[in-house]
Amino acid sequence: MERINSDALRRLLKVYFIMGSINCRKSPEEVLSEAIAGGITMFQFREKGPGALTGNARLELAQNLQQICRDLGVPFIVNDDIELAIALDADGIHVGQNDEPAKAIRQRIGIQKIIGVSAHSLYEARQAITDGADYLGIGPIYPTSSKDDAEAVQGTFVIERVRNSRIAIPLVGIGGITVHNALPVINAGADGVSIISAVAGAEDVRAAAQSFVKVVQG
Ligand code: 3NM
Repeated sequence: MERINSDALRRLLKVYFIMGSINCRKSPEEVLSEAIAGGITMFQFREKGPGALTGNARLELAQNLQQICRDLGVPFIVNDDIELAIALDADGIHVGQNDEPAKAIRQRIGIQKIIGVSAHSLYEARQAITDGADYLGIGPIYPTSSKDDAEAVQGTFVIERVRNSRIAIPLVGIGGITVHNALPVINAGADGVSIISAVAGAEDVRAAAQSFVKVVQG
């Protein structure tokens, strides 16, 4: 097995759905199945924040969601928890700036797994690339209420800045992205959008996912 090809990863990042149980209005299993039916291209399990599941309940939910992803052919990425990613043989892991560097993670999970890193500046983007990240999550683009410790809002300018620095790594924008403000993120140079609440909290999850697919595909 080899490291994931950048073009394949760009396609997977187009509509990158992230959630945990606290982001959902109905069962996370239902939400994920509907989101996949609507066309999301990759999923990240992020069981975090006040009221999040822990222990066995968290593990069970992760297993259920991974199974849905496997059955429906969507890659399953784990947020932050490298032990969980290894235990589940997940398709990849997404880490923040305060987690283990991508270099150390790569040694533990192997070449074929996807490693995503959150970056909030050009400096952090360059460091993550040096460390061997496969893609970068850049944000928060817009104000978000899904992350308590989010950094200052950056706007789409940060994506343009990274792209104008001849950084070719696959990039996804994150933070406050809705169907109404997703297009400027793509136009600034992102390969896709990462979304929690505009999909997980939607009345009609499938329709919400479909709308993002339409916007991103142009
Ligand atoms: N990371 P929503 S913003 C998980 O800036 C996450 O790195 C961010 O949720 C970052 O789509 C964010 O509901 C929350 O705004 C995204």
